[in-house]
Amino acid sequence: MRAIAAEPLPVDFRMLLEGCLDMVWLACVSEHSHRFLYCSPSSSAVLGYSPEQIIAMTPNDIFTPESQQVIAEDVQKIRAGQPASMVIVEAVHSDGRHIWLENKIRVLERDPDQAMRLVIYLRDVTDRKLLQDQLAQMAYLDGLTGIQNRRAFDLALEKEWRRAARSGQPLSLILLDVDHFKKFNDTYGHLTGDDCLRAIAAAAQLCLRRPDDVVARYGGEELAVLLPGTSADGAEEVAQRLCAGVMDLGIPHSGNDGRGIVTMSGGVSTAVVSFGGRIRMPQGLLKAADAALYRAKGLGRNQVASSVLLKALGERMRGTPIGTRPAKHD
Ligand code: GH3
Ligand code: MG
Ligand code: MG
Repeated sequence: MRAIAAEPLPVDFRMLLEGCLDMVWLACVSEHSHRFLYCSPSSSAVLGYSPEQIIAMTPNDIFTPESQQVIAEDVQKIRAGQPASMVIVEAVHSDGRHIWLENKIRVLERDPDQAMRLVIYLRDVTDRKLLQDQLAQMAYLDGLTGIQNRRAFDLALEKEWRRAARSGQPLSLILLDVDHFKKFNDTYGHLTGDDCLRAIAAAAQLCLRRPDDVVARYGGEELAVLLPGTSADGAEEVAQRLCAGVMDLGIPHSGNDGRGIVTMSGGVSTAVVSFGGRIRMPQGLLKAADAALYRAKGLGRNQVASSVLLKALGERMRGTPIGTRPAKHD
């Protein structure tokens, strides 16, 4: 291997530091105090505060409360012996804008009394973070209708089931399916079919009133609705309201068994955790709603059928035509 001569480099390192677009800070951190000793000039461009102003500040003046917590935990790990770390934190610019910083910490020195000298490299990653958040959000949205997609619904179902198991509250699920939608496409064309699905999704969203209610496009022309803390009767009312909301759109559909407009059928299932012993959950809730939907289709469409999951009886089924129950859920 070729030896590299240990000559002094012809570079002024301070000049490099001062010309760097990232912020470089030097801090002295002990158990009870946190002092900045040096801040590079780019702090003015990134955070809107001069190095002198930052030196007079504490992390609490710069970072949001959540990020202060992240930094405190990070410093704790370094105090425990970790030599370096990297976290993404949120800071508030002097003009009030929130910016995201990649915060890399390296230990320079550790004193026997446990005071540490740290060098902190901070890079503005706001654009990247916003793009990442946007992409993550898009991964859970349906491209056609803009409501949540099946992935988001499945996650919400798992989460709400765990919550229901803790609280003992009932959890209801509705599956809705457009009646004779294949004929709709055949008659009016696929693009009009897409418009119809968008209108249905928007109408369904308007029908839901509680903040924890979730509506998602579960399949082609199928919506799934999750109603935490809602009884079987309440869920059936919501399903009726959803089907009535779609009928109110008055979208023409000549091939819909003489009804003349687009309609939906619904299957409702409700689980009360204290009853549920035999059935695998929360998948059982989906299966029961699907079975109820199948029943609603078989009974002539444009109606809602329900199944309540009970420990002793397995499933109790019933069907109710649209519009026969007063709405009580809100
Ligand atoms: P049923 O009343 O029994 O539900 O009859 P159906 O015709 O609605 O049921 P089927 O499952 O046979 O057809 C569903 C149709 O939904 C077929 C498919 O072309 C259509 N579809 C699924 N996804 C989309 C979509 O994104 N856009 C449009 N325009 N149509 C879709
Ligand atoms: Mg279908
Ligand atoms: Mg259908």
